[in-house]
Amino acid sequence: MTRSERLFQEAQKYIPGGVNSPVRAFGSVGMTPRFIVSAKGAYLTDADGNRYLDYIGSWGPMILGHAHPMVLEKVEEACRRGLSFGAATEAEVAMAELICSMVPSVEMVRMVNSGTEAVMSAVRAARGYTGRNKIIKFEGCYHGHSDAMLVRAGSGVMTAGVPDSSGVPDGCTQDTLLAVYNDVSSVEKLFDVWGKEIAAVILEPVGANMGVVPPKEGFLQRLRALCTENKSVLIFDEVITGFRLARAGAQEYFGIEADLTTYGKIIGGGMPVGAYGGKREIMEVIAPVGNVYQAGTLSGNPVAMAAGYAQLTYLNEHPEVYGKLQKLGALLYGGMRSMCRESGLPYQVNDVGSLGCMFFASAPVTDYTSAKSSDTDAFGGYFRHMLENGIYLAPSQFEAMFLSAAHSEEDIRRTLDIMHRYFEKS
Ligand code: KE4
Repeated sequence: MTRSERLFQEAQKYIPGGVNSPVRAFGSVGMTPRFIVSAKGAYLTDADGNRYLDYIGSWGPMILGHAHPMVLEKVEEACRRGLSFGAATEAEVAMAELICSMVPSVEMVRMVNSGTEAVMSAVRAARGYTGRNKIIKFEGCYHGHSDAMLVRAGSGVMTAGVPDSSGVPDGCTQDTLLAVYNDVSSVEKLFDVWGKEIAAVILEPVGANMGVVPPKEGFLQRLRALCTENKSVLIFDEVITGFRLARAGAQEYFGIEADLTTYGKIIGGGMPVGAYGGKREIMEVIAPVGNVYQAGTLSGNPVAMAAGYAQLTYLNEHPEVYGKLQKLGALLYGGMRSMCRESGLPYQVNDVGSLGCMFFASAPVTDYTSAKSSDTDAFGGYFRHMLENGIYLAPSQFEAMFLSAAHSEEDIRRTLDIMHRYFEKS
């Protein structure tokens, strides 16, 4: 029995599914999760001493690679000053100022402790600001596990969303309306029916939780126009794309400004941090200025701020990182696409910058329905081969690959070679 197997057995006695987040259980690929003991740069080491090239990067935060010396140094310094004060600190001011300086549409920002909390709070702010209740989200977009976001389509445009999880009362999702990603008409129909009741439209500007699904040409622009016309708040959930696709995230990459933006992952540098921010007139509805309540014991925690500020400062001062990520992405995903073409594989490779994935689907993947047509068993075989050859991918067809500045072109070439060997023999 490997140490990971033994640890997994032990973990399942005390933690639901043996994990603190479901996707980590490797359930959809039918393998024992690897228990990781350390990480450096683009590499992980598991409890049995196996080393892996990491394409998850903690699901996005580790854009500079693991254990970056500059980030560690700032965290260690912060630790020695005390771990948490529950009081205002200079570190929070510096962090807020930096985020506002990097993202033109963000005039004010509030720190929280996760992406879920950021989305929950941004939705409440949009509702408080507009005095409206309805929220439009898109099938296949994931915005964390707050009740109103755990919803699947009701029977039609007229019907509210129904809970997609046990434990969520219908009342929590009755104001959540579902649209189809990349299908502008599905949004226009909802505005035709619910128009002035719609507080906000929320989406991932690049779908990355149904696998990677880029926005079609004009999709984001049309949503911007619909929200402006109807005085609804456009919320970009940039928990994944924020500070990844560009310094100012997807808004810079696609040239669109959101009214509110949610963040997580990269802004914590590996520590638990989320944030939401945007137009001053919206953010000033938040207590203690306005009467939309939101709070948090560890919000703006000084150690977490040290990690996030160090990572964001590095990205802000080294824009060449984005050029490197773009180049590595083109090499990896372009290589995967060529492999499919030259090997006659009917698979689809979607990518935006350093994000990408291979869908085991025979038709283009542009939304949740086409993503769900993927052969998840075929994905499982690919995943197992890659893991057994030291390449650590997300253990689900419906996740993304994340590149970091620590990945090398040699890493990419080796990955493509291992991938090619799999498809040759399968
Ligand atoms: P957290 O609460 O997990 O920090 O963030 C929720 C969230 C919000 N918005 C987007 C676009 C997200 O991708 C996420 C979380 N992403 C998943 C990865 N698909 C986190 C991994 C996990 O759940 O363990």
